[in-house]
Amino acid sequence: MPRTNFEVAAALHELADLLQINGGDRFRTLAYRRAGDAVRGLGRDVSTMTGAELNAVHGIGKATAGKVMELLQSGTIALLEELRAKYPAGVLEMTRLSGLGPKKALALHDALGVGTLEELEVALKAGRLRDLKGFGAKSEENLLRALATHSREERRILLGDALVVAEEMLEGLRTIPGVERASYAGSLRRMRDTIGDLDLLAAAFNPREVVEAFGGLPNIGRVLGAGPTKCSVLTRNGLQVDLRVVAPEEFGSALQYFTGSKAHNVKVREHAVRSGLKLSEYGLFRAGERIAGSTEEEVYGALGMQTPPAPMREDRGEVELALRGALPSLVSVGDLRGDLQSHSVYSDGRRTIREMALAAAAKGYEYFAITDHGRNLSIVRNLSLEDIERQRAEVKALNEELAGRIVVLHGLEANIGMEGELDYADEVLAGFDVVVASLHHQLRGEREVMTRRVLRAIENPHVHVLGHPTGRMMPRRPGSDLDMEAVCRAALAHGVALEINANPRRLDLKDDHAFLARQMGCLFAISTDAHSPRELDLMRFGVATAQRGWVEAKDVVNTWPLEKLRRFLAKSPVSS
Ligand code: DGT
Ligand code: CA
Ligand code: CA
Ligand code: ZN
Repeated sequence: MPRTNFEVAAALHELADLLQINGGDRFRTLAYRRAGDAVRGLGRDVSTMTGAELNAVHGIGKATAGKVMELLQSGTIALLEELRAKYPAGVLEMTRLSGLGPKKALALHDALGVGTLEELEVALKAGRLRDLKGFGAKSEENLLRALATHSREERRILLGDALVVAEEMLEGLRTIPGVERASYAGSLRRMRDTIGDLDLLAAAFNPREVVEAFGGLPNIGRVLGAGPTKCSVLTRNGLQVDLRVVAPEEFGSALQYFTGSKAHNVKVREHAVRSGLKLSEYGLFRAGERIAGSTEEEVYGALGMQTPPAPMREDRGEVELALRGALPSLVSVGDLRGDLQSHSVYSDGRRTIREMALAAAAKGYEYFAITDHGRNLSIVRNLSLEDIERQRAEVKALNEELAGRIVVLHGLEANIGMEGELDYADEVLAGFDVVVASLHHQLRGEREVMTRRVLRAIENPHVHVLGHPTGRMMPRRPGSDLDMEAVCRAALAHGVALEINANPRRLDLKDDHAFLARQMGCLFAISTDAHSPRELDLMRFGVATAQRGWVEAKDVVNTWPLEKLRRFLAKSPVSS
C-alpha cells in the first residue's frame, strides 16, 4: 500500500516521541526526528524509493532508512507498534505538558483512565488526583498551571498537514457502506492557516453503522466519545477529529453549519429570522416545513443569497455582498499561468533548472521563474557573479529547447539587508527578468527598523515582488513586525507585487494582510517557493490564502498572459 511522505514522516516523528518518553537515547530519537523532517521535505514520492536511495538522502541514516522500508513493505514498524502498545494514544499528548513525565502520564492513564489534556483537566478539577499515590495537592496545582499555559493555540496543526489527514480519512469514510456523501467542514474547509480540530461530515441513512465503522479505520488511535450519529476520535498523530452523520436531505444545511465560521453563521441565521425562516443544521424551514437542506447552494439560494466560497466565511462583509449578488470572483488554481519563485541546485533547491522547468511545463504553466538566492544569504549556497552568467546561458539554452512548451524567466531572490540593500549592484540586478526581494535574517527588529528595510527594498527600481513579506515560519517563528499599511502603500506606488507564499509553513502574506492589501488595491504574486518539483503542487495553499483575503485573479500578476507580465516586469504601465 503506497504511503504519502506526510504519513511516513508522521510515523517517524511518532516513533521519535515514543522512544523519547520511553527513555531512549537522545541521538537515536534525534535521528528519527531528522529523518522525519527529511522525508517530509523530500522532492519525490518516498514510496517509489529503494533503501539505497533513501540512505543517500541527507538526514536519513542506515537505521532510519531501514525503518522506512519496513513501513513501506509491511505497512507498519514493529518497534512503533510495540511502543504504541506500551503507551496508549493520548499519553504522548499528556507528556507534552511541562512537569508531566512519561511515567506519571502513564500512571494517570492507568489509574484515572485519562488520555487527553481535556480529560486530565476534568479529573484535576474534580480533585481526583489529590489522593493518588505519587501525586498530591502540589502536583495538582502545578499541572493546572501547566494546562493553562499550554493553550489550544499551541496545539493547532498546519493546514498542509491537516489536509493530508482529512483527505485520507475522507477516502476511508467513503468506503463505508451506506455513506452517500462526505466532506470536511470547519476551519479546514475555510482553509485557515492552522486547524484546531478536524470536522468531518457524512450523509447516510444508517448513521450508527457508519460511526462504528469509522472508529475502526486504520489511522484512528483512540475513540474519545461516540453517540448514534456522531463521534470524536484522536488520530495516531494526535489530531482530534469530529465526525457527524446526517440524513442526505440535511447534508447541505449541516455542511453550511459545520463549516462556520460561527460569526458567519450568526449573520446568516439573523437574516433567515428577518425573512421569517429558521435555519439550523437540519435544514431551512418555513413554519416547520423544510424548504431547503440537501445542498449548500439550495440553502443560500432559498435565503436569497449567493453562496460565499468557504474561505470567505469569516463575517468580513461577505454576507452583505452575497445578499446583493455582489461577491467578488476569487482567484482559483486554474487561473495561474506560472510560478514566480523557485529554487534550483544553484542555491538550496534539489533539482536542476531544467528539471524544475519540465515539472512546471507538466503542470500546464506558460512561464516559470527560477529565483535562486543572492550572495548575501550566506547560510545557503548562493549565486556568485559567475554563477549568474552561467545560469543566464543555461536559461537561454533551455528556452530554445523548450520553445512552445514553457518560457523560463531568469530570476533572483535577493536578500534584504540591514539597510534595505540587496545583494548586487544595480546593473547586475537589472540583468534579471524578475527580482523577488525577501527578508531572511534579523527579523526581530523594531517595527520602524523592519518597515524601513522593506520600504527601501520596495523602492529599488529593479524589484518586482516582495517575497514572503513578514518572514514568518509556522509554528514557531512569528513574522517581522511591519507597518503593513505603509508596505502596501509603497508597493502600490512602486509597482511591486506582494507575494503570497504558498508553502504551508509560511502562507505569507497571511490572510488578514492579503485582505488589507487587496482593499488598498495592491497587486499580488502567488508563488510556491518550490525547492523540488513536488513542491510546485503547494500552489493550492497560496490560492486558498488569497481567497481568504478576497483576492481576485485580475490582481494576481502570475494569472496574466506573458506579454502583460513582461510589461509589468519592465515597469511600464500595465493596462488591464
Ligand atoms: P478550529 O477547529 O478551532 O480550527 O475552528 P472551527 O471553525 O473548525 O471550529 P469548531 O471545530 O469548534 O466548529 C466547527 C464549526 O461548527 C464552526 O466553524 C461553526 C460550527 N459551530 C460550532 N459551535 C457552534 C456554535 O456554538 N454556534 C454556531 N453558530 N456554530 C457553531
Ligand atoms: Ca474544527
Ligand atoms: Ca470540531
Ligand atoms: Zn526566501
